[in-house]
Amino acid sequence: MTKSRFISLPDYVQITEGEMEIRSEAFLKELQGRRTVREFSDRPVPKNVIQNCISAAGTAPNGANRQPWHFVVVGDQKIKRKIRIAAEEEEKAFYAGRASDEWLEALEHLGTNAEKSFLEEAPYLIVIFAERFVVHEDGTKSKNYYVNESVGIATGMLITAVHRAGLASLTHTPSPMGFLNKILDRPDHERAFLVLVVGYPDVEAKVPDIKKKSFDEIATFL
Ligand code: IYR
Repeated sequence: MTKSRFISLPDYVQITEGEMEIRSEAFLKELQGRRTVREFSDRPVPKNVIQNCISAAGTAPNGANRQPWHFVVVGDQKIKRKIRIAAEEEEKAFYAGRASDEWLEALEHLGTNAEKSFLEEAPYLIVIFAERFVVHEDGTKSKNYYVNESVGIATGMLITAVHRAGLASLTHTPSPMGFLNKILDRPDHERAFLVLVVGYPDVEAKVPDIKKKSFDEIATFL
């Protein structure tokens, strides 16, 4: 590939250290207010808000700028139902013994089970696919790099954008996820990475009373 043209940072704006402190603290407070919810309202969400959030995710840093992701937004009730039925089938097997006792024990405090009504109730499911290869028009393939890292970063940015937009989300990981390729008609070189359930939390939604680790537990300055 030929070398890119290099340009000056087009949009970087330097701010003062005082402003950095104010902004970083405000952003921390904002993210501390995010909770994963499992009960959603069926209240519709504007499509262009979802579009903006996905575009925000698409700005993520990634391997060789291949942008190895595809986001399928499911708002159609019939497709959501199909996904729920297939996901619940996998989850029943998971909770009935596919998962180890150790894993089920680790999950117990969250009260999750094989019932996934949120897959039908929430207005949107954003299914994130990771592209292992680029498939060119002539059928040849080129490998993508750091696919998991890239798609993980983009997904984190999507979750952040959804929260910033005033909506709630749930990272749902039915396992295995191969059924999503079939239902959503995605090619074999794409692998479903995660289902992000998006909407307003149900007015009665409850979340577990759990805490994040402290700064000293998660970080070290050398
Ligand atoms: N995919 C299952 C199980 C599950 C696993 C983990 I790790 C979680 O943090 C939560 C759930 C499910 O969605 O119920």
